[in-house]
Amino acid sequence: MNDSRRHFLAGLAATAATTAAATLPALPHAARAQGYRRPPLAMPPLLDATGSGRFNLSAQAGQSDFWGSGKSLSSTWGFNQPYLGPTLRLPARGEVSARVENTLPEEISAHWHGLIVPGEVDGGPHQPIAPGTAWEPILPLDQMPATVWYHSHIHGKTAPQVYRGLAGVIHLTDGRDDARGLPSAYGADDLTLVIQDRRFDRRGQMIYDPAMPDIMMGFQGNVLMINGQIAPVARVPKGIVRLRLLNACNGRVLTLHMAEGRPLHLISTDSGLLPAPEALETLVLAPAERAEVLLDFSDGTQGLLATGPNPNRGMMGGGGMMGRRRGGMTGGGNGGFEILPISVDPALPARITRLPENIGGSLPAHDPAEVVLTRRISLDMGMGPGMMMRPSGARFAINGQPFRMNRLNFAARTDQLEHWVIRGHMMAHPLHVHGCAFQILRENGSPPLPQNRGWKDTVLVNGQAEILVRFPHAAPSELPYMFHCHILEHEDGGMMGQFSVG
Ligand SMILES: [Cu+2]
Repeated sequence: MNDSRRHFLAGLAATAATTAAATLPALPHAARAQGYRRPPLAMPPLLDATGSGRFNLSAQAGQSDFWGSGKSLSSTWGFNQPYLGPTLRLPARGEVSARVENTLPEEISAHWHGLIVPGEVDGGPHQPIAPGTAWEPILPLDQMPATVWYHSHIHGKTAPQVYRGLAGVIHLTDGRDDARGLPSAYGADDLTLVIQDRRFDRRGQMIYDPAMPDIMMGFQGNVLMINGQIAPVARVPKGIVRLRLLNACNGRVLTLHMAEGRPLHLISTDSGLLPAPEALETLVLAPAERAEVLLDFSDGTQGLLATGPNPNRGMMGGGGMMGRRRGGMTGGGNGGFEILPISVDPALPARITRLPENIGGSLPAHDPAEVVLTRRISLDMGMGPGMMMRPSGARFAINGQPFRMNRLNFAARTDQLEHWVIRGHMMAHPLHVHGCAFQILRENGSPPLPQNRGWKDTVLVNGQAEILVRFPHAAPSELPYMFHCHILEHEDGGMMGQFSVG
């Protein structure tokens, strides 16, 4: 270890003493023996389709050396690479031709999570891509700039397929971030962070072996990864830095904060920019949610992005979400994790040095008087006698009915404003609705949390949430939209429904 690196780690430990910052995750034996070194943060490869209007993805199998030891390879899947996929840069408005090839031995799909596109190109469970074939949808895009994502969505296999790596990020852009005063240099002052917890065995291999408690709580890992890297470190310019955060965990709710107390200036929720930055101490990010935040590093001090313990302990922890406790330790069960130490490199050009006051986004403000109908949606978890012993005893459903491929829950009409009253049982459930961006009207009867006032496609239902939603595109009954819990083990278990729009 050279001197500057030793200083960096020592300084980090001092600034974030409460989080034992310089420690590594509990290393599997194989990696520990090899002497794991923290890598510099790497971005997913950027696949820019804003010029060509087309992109190709190829789902493939690979071997990933997450510990860099050469001795503990994990079998993984990815798009165009062994694990995860490239970051797609797409125009927020315009037609884009996609081609998704499947070289894997089983069916996959490519769902564009957050793209507001017709049901016939949404990529849900009714649009499997068989092994050895390709799917070529044309995506008619017309929505706000946002950070969205893509992942496989085969019913009953979403959890294992996404876990193995079939996911990636999409930046929807209108090319006007400079005018907004927002950082946009990919990997320099605009960092994309795919946050995932994964479980590693003693040999250092990534495993997915859900037992009944994992299915009930959502599968939790013992190691946190960023963009498929374990414990990376970032260097940023002395200025304003943008983080695009995706919770791509199967089941873990993140409570993101800077250990040194630096505010997170929220600029975008799932589906688009806010009017102005909103300073937060803690950002709760449930599976599938995205957020963009600005961090001010103009004072040159280093920082540490961290998450507290998973607050969504449900029946294991006495019901519902508990408040955030600063976990401090890396790794392990329901403890917190360090996510990313960030140090300032004065040699890097700082493009933006002041927080923008106005970023020109919008808050959804539907007129409740325009509501045509109210739907009541219950996210059900069953718990019968002996259930913890028998995986077949797991019961997940919506309004009492587990998902069936051949049953529609309802038929909606295009452009009608609907009011959904959603109740979650036993724990908090992140409900994702395809084909829309919606407004969170109330959470447990109160105005939504500041982080939930922007445009959303996923809402963490912790008790009761009410949303106002409108579907601009059609989805025929044979290619309907899904709505489902994004704790993937719940989704695969049947906490999913589907609807047509016509
Ligand atoms: Cu759930």
